[in-house]
Amino acid sequence: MKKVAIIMGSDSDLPVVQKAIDTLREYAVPFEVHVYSAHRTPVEAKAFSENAIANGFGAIIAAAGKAAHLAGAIAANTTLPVIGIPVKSSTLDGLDALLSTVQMPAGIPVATVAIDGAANAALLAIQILAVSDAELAKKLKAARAKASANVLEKNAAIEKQFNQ
Ligand code: RP5
Repeated sequence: MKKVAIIMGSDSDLPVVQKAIDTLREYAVPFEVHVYSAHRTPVEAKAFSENAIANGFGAIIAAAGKAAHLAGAIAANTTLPVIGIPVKSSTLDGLDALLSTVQMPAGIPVATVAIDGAANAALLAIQILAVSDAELAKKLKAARAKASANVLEKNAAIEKQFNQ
């Protein structure tokens, strides 16, 4: 199976990124975690992206806050799908990171999740790998069925409490 790369702009992003790590572990998807910054270590961030396909990655998750150019800078140097997590690490509550990550020019897409949306970033990466991995697709389907059953169970309890 191909690996997922998680790149964060700073180790201060780890509390947010942890949910992506937990989700990838839950699905037994192999991954690597790195700290590279578009601004503080542009050379290393570029080298990682350029070599990512040859190094066995199938998708890259990039998490950054403030003027969050990391996901876009990574996407500029690889044709792998790049998923951006805007991190709420500033006085602007992550809106700065959201806009910096999502507003990519045509030709260099970044699939941007919600502010601090690390679990969905991991699920999106897993869905990308599942296109060519039937076992993984089966696990995703089972998890959705479980989530549906959970909501319906809660609905039954609420209906019993308030209706009739
Ligand atoms: C961004 O600036 C990082 O992704 C982080 O969210 C934010 C603050 O970084 P530190 O100053 O805590 O290293 O580049």
